[in-house]
Amino acid sequence: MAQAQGTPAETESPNTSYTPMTPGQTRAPKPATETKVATATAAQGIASGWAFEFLPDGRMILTEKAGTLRLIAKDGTLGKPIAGVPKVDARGQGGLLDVALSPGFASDKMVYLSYAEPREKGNGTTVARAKLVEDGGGAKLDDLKVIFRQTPAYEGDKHYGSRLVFAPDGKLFITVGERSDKGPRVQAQDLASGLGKVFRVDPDGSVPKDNPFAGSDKGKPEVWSYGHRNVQGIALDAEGRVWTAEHGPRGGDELNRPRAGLNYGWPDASYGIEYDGGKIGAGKTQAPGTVQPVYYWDPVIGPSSLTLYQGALFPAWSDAFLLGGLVSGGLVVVKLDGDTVATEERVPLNERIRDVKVGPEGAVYALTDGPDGKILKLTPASGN
Ligand SMILES: [Ca+2]
Ligand SMILES: [Ca+2]
Repeated sequence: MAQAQGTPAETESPNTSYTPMTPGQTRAPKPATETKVATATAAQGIASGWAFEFLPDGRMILTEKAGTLRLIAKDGTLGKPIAGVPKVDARGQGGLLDVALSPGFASDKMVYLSYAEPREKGNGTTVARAKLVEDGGGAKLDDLKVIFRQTPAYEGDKHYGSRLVFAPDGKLFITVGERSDKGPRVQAQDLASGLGKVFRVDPDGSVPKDNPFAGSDKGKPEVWSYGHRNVQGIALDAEGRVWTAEHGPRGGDELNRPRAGLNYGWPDASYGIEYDGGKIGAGKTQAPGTVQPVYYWDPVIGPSSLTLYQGALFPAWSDAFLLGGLVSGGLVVVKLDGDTVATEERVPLNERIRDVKVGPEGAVYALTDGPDGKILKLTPASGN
C-alpha cells in the first residue's frame, strides 16, 4: 500500500525551505478514497476540557483545565466535580491535564491524573493516582498519592506536556514538555533534567530495572527517551509499541516512535523555526546521534493527542493513528506502512481539537477546546 506519489492533504505553503531527510517524511499523499463523517454532539457545556476516557460501563471521565474532574453519563449529562482533585496551577498552558485509567480499573477503580503542580519555586508536571469512589450521586478520589514529579520546577506557564499511557506490560509512560523558554529548553538534551523527556515508570512510580538509564549515573532513571519539545500525544500501535506526537515551533510538529535511551533531537535539530522567523539554534534539521521524526508537519497541525483506531465503524482507518489538531481544527488521520507514513487524511471539524478517543461502538469522539467545549461524536456519513 506504499504510495510514493499523490496529492498531500496539506495545501498550504510550508514556513521553511527545509527538505525532509527521507521521502515521505512530510506531506504524505491523501488516501485514494477519503472518509466522510457525520457529526453529533455527545456532551456539551465543558469548560476548557483537556482529556477524557471511556469507563468500562460506557460513561466517560473528563478533566477540565481549571482543575475539575467529572463523570459524564451515557446520555451526555455532566456530573458534579469529583472531590479530592489536587491543586493545580492553571495559568497559561497549565492546569489539570491528562487522565488515564488503570489497566485493572474494572476492579481496582484507580485513575491517574497529570497536572501542572504549584511548587515551592515555580511549577512542574506531576502525576498522581487515586481510587475513584462513587456513593449516592457523588464521587470522590480516595488515597491520592503522587507517583511522579518532573524536576526541576520552573517559573513559567508553558509546555507541561502531558499525556499518560499504559503499555501492554503494565508500565506507565508519561510525556512532558521542556517549558518552552530558551533558557530551560536546552535541558531537553540534559539527561539529569526532567525537561523535554518521555518517562517510563511502574504504576506506583518506582523505576523499572530495565529502563535505559536505571542503575547508571548517565541520567534520571525514569527517562525513556529525550530531546523532546512538548509531547501531548502518546499511543500504542497495533503491536503495542509506543508512539508520540509533539508540538514543534513554527513548522516541525513531529510523529516519533520513542525507543529506549534515544535522543529525538530538540532543540539541536528541528524542521521548524522560531515564532519570530529566526532559526532554532544553528538551523539544523539533522544532528549526529539524534533520531529523525518518522513524520513532520510544516505548517503545524498542533497535535493535542494521539489515538490508535481499531473500531468497527471506520474500516478504512483500521490501525491508523488519529491526531487531534488544535491548529488544523479537526482530525488528522495517519496510516502507517511499517514504520513510515503511507497516507495522511484531514477531517475538518472547524474546532480546535484537544483530545480524541474511540468509543466502545467504534465511533470517534473529539473534545473541542475552549470555555464552551463539546465532545463531538463522529460516525461514518452515508455515501462513504
Ligand atoms: Ca488520557
Ligand atoms: Ca525531533
